[in-house]
Amino acid sequence: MWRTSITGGTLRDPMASFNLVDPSLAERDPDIARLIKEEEVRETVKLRLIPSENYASRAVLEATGSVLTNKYSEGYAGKRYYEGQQIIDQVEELAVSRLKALFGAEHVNVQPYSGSPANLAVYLAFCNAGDTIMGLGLPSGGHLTHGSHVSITGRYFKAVGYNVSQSDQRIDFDEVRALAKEHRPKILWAGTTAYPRTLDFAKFREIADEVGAKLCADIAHISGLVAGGAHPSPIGIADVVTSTTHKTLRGPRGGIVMCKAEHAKDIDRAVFPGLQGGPHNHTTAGIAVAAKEASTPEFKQYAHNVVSNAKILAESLLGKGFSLVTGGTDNHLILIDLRSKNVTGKVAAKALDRAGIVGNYNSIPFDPRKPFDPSGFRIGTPSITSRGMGNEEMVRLAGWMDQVVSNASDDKLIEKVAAEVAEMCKSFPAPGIPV
Ligand code: DSN
Repeated sequence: MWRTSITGGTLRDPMASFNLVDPSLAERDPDIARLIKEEEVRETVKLRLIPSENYASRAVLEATGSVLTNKYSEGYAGKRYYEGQQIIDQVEELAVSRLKALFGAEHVNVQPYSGSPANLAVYLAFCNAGDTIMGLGLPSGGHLTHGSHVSITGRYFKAVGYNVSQSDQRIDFDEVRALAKEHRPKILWAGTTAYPRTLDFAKFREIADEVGAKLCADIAHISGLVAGGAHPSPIGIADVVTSTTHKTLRGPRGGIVMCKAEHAKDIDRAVFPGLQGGPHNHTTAGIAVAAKEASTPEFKQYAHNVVSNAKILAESLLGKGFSLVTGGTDNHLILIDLRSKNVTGKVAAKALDRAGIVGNYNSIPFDPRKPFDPSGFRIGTPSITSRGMGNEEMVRLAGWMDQVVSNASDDKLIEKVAAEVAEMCKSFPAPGIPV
């Protein structure tokens, strides 16, 4: 099947004309185009409360959806294994220098594909298989990669988990110290995914020094708050700091490792060639844009608003009879113990989702129920703050949550709340999504 190309040559196969006939996504693949549109609508008409999610700006999305995805560039700026890096080196150098300035870090690696690979790079840099490591246990709000038995980090290392205390549900530093002295870990992780309180990095440092451990802070959830000055920074305290780039930091999905200069070589070697091949350059560009955005006064304000919104939402929920793990929040996240409302996390999460209020069911510390059907519900304020919502909206949100959780099988009520939520959302355009 031959046909004439626009340059007068002949082409045999229509697919060979990809570079000449380049239809839009809607033309090429209406199914995926439609699904993306539907997701845009979902993200517009609902209140997105999953604390690890956010809205990337239009500028971040444009950079991430660019031709930079076409390029391979194993190595680092100035020392690559493929030619043609004139542009990519500049992109990566911009991302690195902006993040160094934003966080005050001595060294930054922007190549990890996401948070878990960033953490694996830390293990590869500092540990051998079988070494002892310590992190907050998953049921206490830790992360899989801090030594959970279902993760490679729990299988390849001797993982010791510390916990929150039963009395106040805050990190039990007496236990951290006792366990660290008993097990003398190579790495001590300070990082969480479901912990609503400020992390005391200096206390972790003290304990790490007492046992000769490297202190690694995983600030994936709070890096936007740290960048905006709404949470203390571990930079200069921890040996290594890892983060994702898409949570409170509002970048594309990606990961970074920040460290003292003395560890730069080990970390870089661990990321490439230790763990990964070519970096995702389109993501690197998106991270550079996000770092630029995060260095503005508006971002600082956003970071502080995330925390003040979470505090108002927590107070309002308490006022509606909800019980909160630790009794409140210092950061972007609220963990609700639903036992006082006589409903499980899963039942509440499904009903709230139908009402346009999207969070996730989550274990609470010392949860008597199983992780797939736990007692808790985890929410956070980053996404709704990125849309510009404030005090008034937090109070309304707590009211809706109370109505839905107390009447989880009342379809009529849930429909009514969903309509009210969608109506309120109209006044708060979602960044990155065309109106
Ligand atoms: N999946 C992330 C979260 O929701 O906290 C952690 O990696």
